[in-house]
Amino acid sequence: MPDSLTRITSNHWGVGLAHIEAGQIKSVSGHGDDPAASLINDNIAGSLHGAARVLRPSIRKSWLEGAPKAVPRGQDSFVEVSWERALDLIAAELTRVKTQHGNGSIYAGSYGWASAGRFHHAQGQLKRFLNTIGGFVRSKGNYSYNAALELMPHIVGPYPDQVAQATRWSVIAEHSDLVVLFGGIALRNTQVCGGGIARHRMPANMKACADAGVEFVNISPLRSDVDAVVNADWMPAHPGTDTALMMGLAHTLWVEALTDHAFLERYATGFEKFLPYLLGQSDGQPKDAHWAAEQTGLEAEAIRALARRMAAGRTMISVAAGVQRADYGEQPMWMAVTLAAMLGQIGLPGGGFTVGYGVNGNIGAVERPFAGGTIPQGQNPVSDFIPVAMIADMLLNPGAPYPYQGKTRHFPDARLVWWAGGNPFHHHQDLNRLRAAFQTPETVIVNEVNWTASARHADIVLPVAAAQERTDFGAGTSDNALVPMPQLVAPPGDAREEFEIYTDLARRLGAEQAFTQGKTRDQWLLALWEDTRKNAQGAGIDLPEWEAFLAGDVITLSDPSPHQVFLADFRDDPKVNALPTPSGRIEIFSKTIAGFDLNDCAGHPSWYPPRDRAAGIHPLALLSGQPKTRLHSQLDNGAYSLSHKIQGREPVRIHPNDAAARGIEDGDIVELFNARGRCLAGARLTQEIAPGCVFLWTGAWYDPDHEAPKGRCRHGNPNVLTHDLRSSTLTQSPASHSAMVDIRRIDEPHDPVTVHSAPPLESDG
Ligand SMILES: Nc1nc2c(c(=O)[nH]1)N[C@H]1C(S)=C(S)[C@@H](COP(=O)(O)OP(=O)(O)OC[C@H]3O[C@@H](n4cnc5c(=O)[nH]c(N)nc54)[C@H](O)[C@@H]3O)O[C@H]1N2
Ligand SMILES: Nc1nc2c(c(=O)[nH]1)N[C@H]1C(S)=C(S)[C@@H](COP(=O)(O)OP(=O)(O)OC[C@H]3O[C@@H](n4cnc5c(=O)[nH]c(N)nc54)[C@H](O)[C@@H]3O)O[C@H]1N2
Ligand SMILES: [Mo]
Repeated sequence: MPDSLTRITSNHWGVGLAHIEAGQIKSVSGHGDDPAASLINDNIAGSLHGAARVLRPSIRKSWLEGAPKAVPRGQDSFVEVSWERALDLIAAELTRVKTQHGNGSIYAGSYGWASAGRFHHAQGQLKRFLNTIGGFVRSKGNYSYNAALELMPHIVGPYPDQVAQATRWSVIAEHSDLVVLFGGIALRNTQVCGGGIARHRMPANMKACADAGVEFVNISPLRSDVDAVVNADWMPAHPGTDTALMMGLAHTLWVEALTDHAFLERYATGFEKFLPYLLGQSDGQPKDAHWAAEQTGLEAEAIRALARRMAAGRTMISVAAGVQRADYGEQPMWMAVTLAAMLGQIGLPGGGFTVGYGVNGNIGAVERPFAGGTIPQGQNPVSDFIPVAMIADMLLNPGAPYPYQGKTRHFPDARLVWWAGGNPFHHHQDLNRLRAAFQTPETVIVNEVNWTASARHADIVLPVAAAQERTDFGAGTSDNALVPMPQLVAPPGDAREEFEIYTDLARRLGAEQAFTQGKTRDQWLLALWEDTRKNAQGAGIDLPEWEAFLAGDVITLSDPSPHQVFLADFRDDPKVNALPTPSGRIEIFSKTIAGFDLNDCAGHPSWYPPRDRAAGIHPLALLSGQPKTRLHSQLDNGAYSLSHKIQGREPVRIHPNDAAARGIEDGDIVELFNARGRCLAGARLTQEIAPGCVFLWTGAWYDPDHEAPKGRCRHGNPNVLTHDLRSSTLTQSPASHSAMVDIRRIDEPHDPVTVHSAPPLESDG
């Protein structure tokens, strides 16, 4: 390789051009064709070559010494060993656990975003490997929009179809008069799309709407949850009260004769079962604008005015995924569907509802015309699974029953946990509870790039090559581009590609042929590219051969349905294009769900006050949405992420009134606390947030101080404060946006953040 060169790379936040000198990435800039490249690229150089890299296979000291309980996981030191020794230990441990307890006691749900790239996909590789040796317990769903995944099939149809078929922004710009955003459509989040996003189109989409005179209402605790260019009206309802607000709107539509009866009759079922509840005939409480005002903190007249405005023209109702990542998160979606059905514009250009605009940069912008090749995962002989957010529940309650989708299931007895490509000590709620849960398995294996908190809670940590350190190609699941990902630099220390690790392990377990199918890494890459070419051919598109592609630039494909209007075909002919629901229609009342007889999800949309708020102990609603400066916890030790920290702590946004009441000034170190936990953060005062709310992004690496009460996080990870309760027993989804906290200024001395460098390491022998 020459001394200095520029090469292409692809990440979940976009295509980058990496400038490489002497075997190191010096900087990564956006691609020239990207109109709004992400600054998250600026983190890559510092993080990839940073002090937190896992460089050698590492074994937790007490585990290695055969006294695994001597020091709790997360507080122990590690011994660096050779690959030979680490893989021998894993092979022996897998064999022991399988023999003694069966494959149903291996949990490899391994949730997480890993990296872009079709072949070196961390979860795909792990699952493929484990399937060749008898299987594992998987996880079902995600942390992003699990309530949508689980609820939507009952009331409209599979949620992934709704993402692909979302009404295009070009249609909204042309046809909508009004867009009502529950939870906004935060530009910071549209930097990202799973698997890659070659062009960031959302700023241009917003500009086009503004130019066309489309009006926006932003119902969100953050004014900046929508691009300033559209000049949205801001209605900051209390977090967790969107359902009540929507009911107030629905009530107004009903009493002011603004309801589309013909639509309800032809396309929906069960409105007559919901109406007595809306009007208070069934429970004595009319859900009118006045009642909604009490729940939301908005003015009753403002609610009535919004209802009239929505009925006066073409209105798109948008519910951000964050709104359903909350207590009873099923309800705002169900109620949004009901509200849209009452307006009668579902299936019309620019009308109806969408759940998830803003959940990535491509929804409503493009869709890919064909699927990229994927590594076949084989068959998992174990059929057991857990809903993904029940990880701590499972570890703490082996064998215990739990409700899910109207059935009673039982937790597996997980003896061995293996995580690759995710960071549960980032993504899970109530980290103190998760710490306790992570003490229960006999063995925890984590494959990691960096010494994340999850790696620190493992027994065996395997150092892996990062995306820029291996050859692959990017084909984002909803991106319309194919991106070459040549290896840019060598992996540091003893870090290896995961495919090689599993090949060596499979050999020890007599499964090498089953795992590799006799193919080398390069042969696999070629095979996946050939699959992609074949899929492309099916869509009438010719792709170059692998070598030419790898040496070239981004290939952009066209959106197969650039004028997509969600549910237009259903509106056209509800018999021929019936919805895949039990009735074939929109279910405002679901017989199936009613039949489950749940106390947290009835047969029609219902109002349940969020639990922490109802308990009334702490005054401030904690929002913990996605970080602008990184992808979740990835690259937290990079330059862009670090540039936003305050004295090394994560910034927490707070309204000046709430700050003044506590003697807090901009830039102060503060402590957020509740009964579950504590963390430090740096105060950022802003009028952009509603009073009564604080916003602490996710993703600051968890850095517990074991000496401080509740193992206080020094750094600012909000998940020490969130609760580990589910949205409901119907869907068992995460509910991270529903925590209440208080906050105080810190005057006493406090330790620096330590988590951006490796933990204490000893060498073997
Ligand atoms: N409070 C609160 N919590 C939340 C949310 C919230 O809104 N509020 N949001 C939730 C949501 S929507 C999500 S999706 C989750 C995200 O949670 P995660 O997906 O777990 O978060 P990431 O930081 O992306 O974790 C990916 C990890 O994989 C590692 N990695 C990257 N590439 C590779 C690779 O090739 N191999 C291996 N072995 N490892 C690799 C990275 O170093 C990183 O540690 O967080 C959830 N948590
Ligand atoms: N830069 C960046 N972009 C990302 C990610 C990232 O880590 N970094 N992660 C990606 C992933 S995995 C996902 S799932 C998506 C998530 O995308 P979203 O779910 O849309 O994002 P969130 O930030 O969780 O929530 C959006 C907004 O909802 C508001 N909100 C919270 N609670 C309530 C409420 O009760 N009512 C109302 N009306 N509003 C509320 C908050 O102000 C928040 O800003 O983002 C993706 N994009
Ligand atoms: Mo997500």
